[in-house]
Amino acid sequence: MKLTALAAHTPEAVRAALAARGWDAQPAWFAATGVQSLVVLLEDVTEPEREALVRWGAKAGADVLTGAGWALVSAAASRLAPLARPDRLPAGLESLAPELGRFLASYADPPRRWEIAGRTLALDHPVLIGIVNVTPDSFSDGGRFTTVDRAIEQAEHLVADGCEILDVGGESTRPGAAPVAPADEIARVVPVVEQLVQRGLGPVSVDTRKAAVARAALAAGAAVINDVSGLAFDPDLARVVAEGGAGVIVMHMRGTPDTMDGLAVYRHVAAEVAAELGAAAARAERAGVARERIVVDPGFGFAKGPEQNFRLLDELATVVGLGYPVAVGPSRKRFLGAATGRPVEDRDRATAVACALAWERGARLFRVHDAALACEALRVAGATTSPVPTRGDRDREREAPLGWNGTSAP
Ligand code: PMM
Repeated sequence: MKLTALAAHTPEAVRAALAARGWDAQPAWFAATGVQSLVVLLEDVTEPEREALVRWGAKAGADVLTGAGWALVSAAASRLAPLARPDRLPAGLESLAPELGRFLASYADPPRRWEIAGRTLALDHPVLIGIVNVTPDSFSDGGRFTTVDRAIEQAEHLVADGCEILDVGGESTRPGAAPVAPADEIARVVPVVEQLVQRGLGPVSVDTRKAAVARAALAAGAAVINDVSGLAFDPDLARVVAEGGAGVIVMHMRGTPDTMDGLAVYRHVAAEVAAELGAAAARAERAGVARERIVVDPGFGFAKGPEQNFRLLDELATVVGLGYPVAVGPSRKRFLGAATGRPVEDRDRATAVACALAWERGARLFRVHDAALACEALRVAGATTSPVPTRGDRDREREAPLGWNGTSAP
């Protein structure tokens, strides 16, 4: 007998092994995703639920590690799938089905598009968001682009280097930065948005925490609102996004830029950031923002120390597991300086590497100051990722030998 260890971090190796042995593409893909091992952490578990899970695990051949109120379940996706189906669910585990069903559905069929105002962006490749700061005190480009003309010049450069979205920001989020009144922020941002839209540069995103700024930006033609406060700063912002039919980036932060460093206390940073981001995205949905318009961002550097940022980058799949497209903004941040010893003006190579690692873990949008290096890194990273079959492919799943996600007969 001959043994070959297959790569297990994605379904690709199993798919390729089956395809090489004559399986058709779709059955091979679905079998490969079905045998993929998944680990889920369940919390707020009652004692009877815990007992039911342990009994199920013993029968199904799944590993179940538990303590008071929690359980960690590790099994192939095809073994977990019955727990998401009301008709096949073991008694006592009813409260698990909806959440697990949502997770398995987005695992099998991850979001491929982002609906923003006026158009749809495909997420089957890395999407670069170029930063156009129009703040006089932005920490990383030192406020070199404060006038409209210079902002436009920067935007043209970013688009030439591969950016598909331009993110215009008129308020620094650096700790200690002076607060900007909404009228001043509007005066900085709106002329730039208008010019970008007029010149067909964009779609344009506006980095703001304020409903008044978002309203003015959307009226000027912006298609996305990027809120670093995760819709926590201004209670009206989500409604403005919903009414404007805009896309939104909901970023994770705790507190405000002035208080966030003292709030960087986590027992398990990725799990806590994902839970808090999930709650913020749910807030957006309750305010009327359609799910297809929401992107989440773990907020590197916001209420996280260097080590926490690296844990979060490594465990990004936990944020991806929320089922929304994921954006990341590691560009030139302090944690990259902590690893490389490089000053802020020399962190674009480190940024490009961080973007590639984030892509590999499931991020699809990348907010960067320098697009050229990130674009190259992401082209290489993107070329290693095989496309996930489309919805049409999934409809042919009944041909698959394993209907593991519960939509076809096993
Ligand atoms: N970082 C900054 C500002 N806005 N928005 C998103 N979505 N993600 C980020 O990581 C993020 C952001 C701070 O960096 P900058 O001042 O260099 O733009």
